[in-house]
Amino acid sequence: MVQHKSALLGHQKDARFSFEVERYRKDFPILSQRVYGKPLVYLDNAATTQKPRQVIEAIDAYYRTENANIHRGVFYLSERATKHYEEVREKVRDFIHAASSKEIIFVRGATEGINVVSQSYGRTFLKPGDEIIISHMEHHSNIVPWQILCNQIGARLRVAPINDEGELVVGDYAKLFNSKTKFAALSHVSNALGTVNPVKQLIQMAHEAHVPVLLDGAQAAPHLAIDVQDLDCDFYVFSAHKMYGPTGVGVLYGKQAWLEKMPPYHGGGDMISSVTFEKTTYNVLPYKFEAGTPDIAGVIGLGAAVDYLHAIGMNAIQAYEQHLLMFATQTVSKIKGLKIIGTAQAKACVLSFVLDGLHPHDIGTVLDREGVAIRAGHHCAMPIMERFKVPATARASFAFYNTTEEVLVLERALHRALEILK
Ligand code: 7TS
Repeated sequence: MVQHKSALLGHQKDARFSFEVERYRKDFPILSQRVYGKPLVYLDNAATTQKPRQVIEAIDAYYRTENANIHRGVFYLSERATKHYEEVREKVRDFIHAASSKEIIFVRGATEGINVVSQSYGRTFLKPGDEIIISHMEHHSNIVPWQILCNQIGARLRVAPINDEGELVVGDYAKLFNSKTKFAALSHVSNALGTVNPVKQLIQMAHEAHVPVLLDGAQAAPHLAIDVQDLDCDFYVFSAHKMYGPTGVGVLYGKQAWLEKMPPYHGGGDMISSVTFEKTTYNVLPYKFEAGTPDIAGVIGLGAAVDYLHAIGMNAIQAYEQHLLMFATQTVSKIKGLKIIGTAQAKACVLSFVLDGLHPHDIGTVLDREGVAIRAGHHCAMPIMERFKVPATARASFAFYNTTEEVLVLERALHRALEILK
């Protein structure tokens, strides 16, 4: 096994495997700091990723040189800020390969995107007795908004089961569809397990039953190349802060045909075309869904994050992260009493685990003292914890700036936790 480890470490320096992780790490100022005298090993990337200086500098430059409100000023700065903001819409369109930038709505994050669809689409097109399909592995953000909708309109939530590996069972999913099924909402990648769902196939099945599908891409956007036209999803949501951009901003993609038919979610400035006390008419897409002054600096930061990811390449990121995940899985699996929760065939960079007799929070605390930041808890996915009969897991989630050396620090820290806590 030691031999295998060094082979993989060597692999990182192999000319055929040219991912320049050390160069990219230098772009992230926070990663060079020490905590409790130890180098920071940041492994909570599923919660939020760190930001490269390119993103930090874009936000800084915006406030220093461009700050003005958008879509309304007739002066130089406002026109510049508006142009910059709208350029990011086009960048994001390209990033997820949407057909039109009218289909890109800036929201606060994945959570808000799902709430927009559940309330605007759901309250318009669903009626009492209709059914909405989700899966057992959803984040609370993709459960609770649908429950709220069900309570409001008398619809019913159906839950697609998963197997012991943490994979959605396609046959069981198919069985949930009937004439009452009117919507499906699924995670592209699970935050608690790392499972990458076969979403293209699941969407095709839903469409055969004339059911539109929303994908929660919060954990997919940082790891996979996304093509909403190829997936043929009806809606797609993600958050900038999980893909190296700032907090407070995210994206709702919707097929234009749906967005045209949907009423606004928020009312206010910018989303109208004319207002009288008797009647208001709404603005065209995408502005109809962007009421009020948006997070302009956040959108500009998101644009810088998209540029940054584009320069590295999502395919290169995915290949490197798969190598890292394989190495981490093999390394921690050797620890006696450690059980990985979520062993799907197709996984993104998430390692959830429990250690015999140790509480995940205690593991997290010992690891913290070793400089290793992981997450311990239910990861806002309580139903999946209950499915695996654990109250919580410890979760190490990786980004492309993590290294195999850091995986070895994690391994040593876990041994230390066993020494101290057992
Ligand atoms: N969907 C998934 C799959 C997520 O992982 C998260 C956040 C969200 C939605 C919500 O994203 P937000 O940006 O709107 O909050 N997941 C996590 C996590 O795994 N640990 O902290 C937040």
